[in-house]
Amino acid sequence: MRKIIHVDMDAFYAAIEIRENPSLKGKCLIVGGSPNSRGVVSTCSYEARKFGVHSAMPCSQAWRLCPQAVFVEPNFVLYKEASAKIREVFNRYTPLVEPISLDEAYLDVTENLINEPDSIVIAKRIKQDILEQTQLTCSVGVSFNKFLAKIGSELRKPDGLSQITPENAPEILFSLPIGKFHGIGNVTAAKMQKMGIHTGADLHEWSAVDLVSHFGKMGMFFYNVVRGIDEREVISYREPKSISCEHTFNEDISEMGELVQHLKELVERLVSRMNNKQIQGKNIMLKIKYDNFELVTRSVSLNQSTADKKIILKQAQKLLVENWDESRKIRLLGVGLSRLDLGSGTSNEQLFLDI
Ligand code: TTP
Ligand code: MG
Repeated sequence: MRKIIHVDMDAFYAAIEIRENPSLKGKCLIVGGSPNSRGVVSTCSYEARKFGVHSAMPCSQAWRLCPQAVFVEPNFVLYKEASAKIREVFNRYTPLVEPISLDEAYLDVTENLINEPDSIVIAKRIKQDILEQTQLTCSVGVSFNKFLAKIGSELRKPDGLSQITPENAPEILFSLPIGKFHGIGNVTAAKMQKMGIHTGADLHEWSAVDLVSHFGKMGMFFYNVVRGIDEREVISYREPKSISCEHTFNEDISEMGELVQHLKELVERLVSRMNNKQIQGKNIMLKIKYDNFELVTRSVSLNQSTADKKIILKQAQKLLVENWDESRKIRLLGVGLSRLDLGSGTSNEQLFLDI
């Protein structure tokens, strides 16, 4: 089962404006054109939302609903800067990051750079890192596919964290108003309402054939997602800079034979991940962490890219022999490749086109 995280910043533009000018905190804040302009609301603080103000509403209407609101013009330089910071945080945990907008991304953490099997732990760390880096809060959904992760991030906004598992998915999906289904826009929602489909439970009653006859290809998508099925991959458009596997031992190791055995296992894991992603690399890296947590990384460059188990193991073993201070115990061993090539025929671009 995959482990997918969806992150969505809370009242993104508005939260940044409040961070820059804390006197706006607690006020109805609207980011967009001025009240008498023909512009629309980009976003607003949660205080303003209580008055019915929302994104894409004409500013003049927002002003009528909430005359006490403070209006500020958007400052995209700041928003992009915050967006770059949150992406840096995501990249600490996985190379599989799919940004959807400045404030939103999917992450596949099934395998991750900190080797943490519990995706809730990763979600909490991401929230904490984002807060430290940007002083902003976000809401996070954790689940086994993209659709449910996205629903999860909306369940407890702001500053929320929700997990949707195969066990609680039916209950959440069935009670969800149809307009909250990602992919069902206003027009489709209105059409569904007319057909008597108001919630996920109503949608679940419909057969695949009937949904396809009413909604075309999307009908099949709706049929599947209400059953918790969504096979869409998280697609990162950025090439990963490196790929690696590491292992912290239960007990520190001081015996070469044992270390080599662990190295073999690490290389096996690494190569199988590389094969799945059709990645090759030129630079082989070894990471040694001693029992006092001192970290040593060493690397060697090859003439050409490889994903060959024997070559990688031979080079990693050589790096270990040359660089290990045998008087000291080792706590963690890691092996990886950088200067990566995406394998023949499977560039990210190609993947994107296939989708
Ligand atoms: P959203 O994530 O949709 O909204 P939000 O982050 O402001 O609030 P929430 O807590 O509900 O997630 O959009 C992110 C940013 O994108 C938002 O701050 C402003 C911008 N945006 C627009 O400019 N116009 C729009 O119509 C929408 C929906 C968003
Ligand atoms: Mg948001």
